[in-house]
Amino acid sequence: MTDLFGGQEPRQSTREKMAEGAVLLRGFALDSEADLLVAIGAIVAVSPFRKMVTPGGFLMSVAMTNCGRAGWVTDRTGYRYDTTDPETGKPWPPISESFMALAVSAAAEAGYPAFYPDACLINRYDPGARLSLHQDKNERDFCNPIVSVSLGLPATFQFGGSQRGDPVAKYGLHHGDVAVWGGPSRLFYHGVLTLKDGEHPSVGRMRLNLTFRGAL
Ligand code: MD6
Ligand code: FE
Repeated sequence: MTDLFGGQEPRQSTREKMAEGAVLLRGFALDSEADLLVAIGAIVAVSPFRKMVTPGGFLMSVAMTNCGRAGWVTDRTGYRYDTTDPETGKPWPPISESFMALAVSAAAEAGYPAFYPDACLINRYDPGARLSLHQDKNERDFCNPIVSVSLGLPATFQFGGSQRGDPVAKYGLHHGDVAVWGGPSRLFYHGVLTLKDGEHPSVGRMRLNLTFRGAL
């Protein structure tokens, strides 16, 4: 066989439809894993993970940071995107090339060929952390999809509908899986169940999630 890929075939990625406009690309990020983990380390050295407070006064169990022109933040005054990191008083670190390449190619693969994110929220789930059912609606333009990359320990993702009370489907998200969200399901409710304890060979005792957004 001819050596199209320098001796290495790209890994197989399979697709699972979650709803109209929402697709799960299994294993899509596996080839980028090493680059992604290095890039996350560089971001966290500038803007560390922190647990933020919700407008209602609750400390979130998920630790967060951001990269990009804008970052998602919450405090007693509300949820918003901010161009500066409130912890450092400085801009968030930029979206690295490896991040951008993955986000753009996953979006295109899912049917969103012109997605150029300006924000990437990075979530760290330690065992016991969870994210209750919510909509992502702080972005200015809902024409852009959201690209969500899972690394590390597996988690159960809940995916509902446009109303909080709609029935919820569950998906196991594993290391390297990428979920892309947009169009008719852009504002669907979703959440992550309590993370079970475990040890991932390359990420350790945590789950990391990157969500790329067009925020500004
Ligand atoms: C997570 N993800 O998977 C949290 N939002 O850790 C999200 O909240 C999310 O995965 C919008 C679209 C895809 C997501
Ligand atoms: Fe979300």
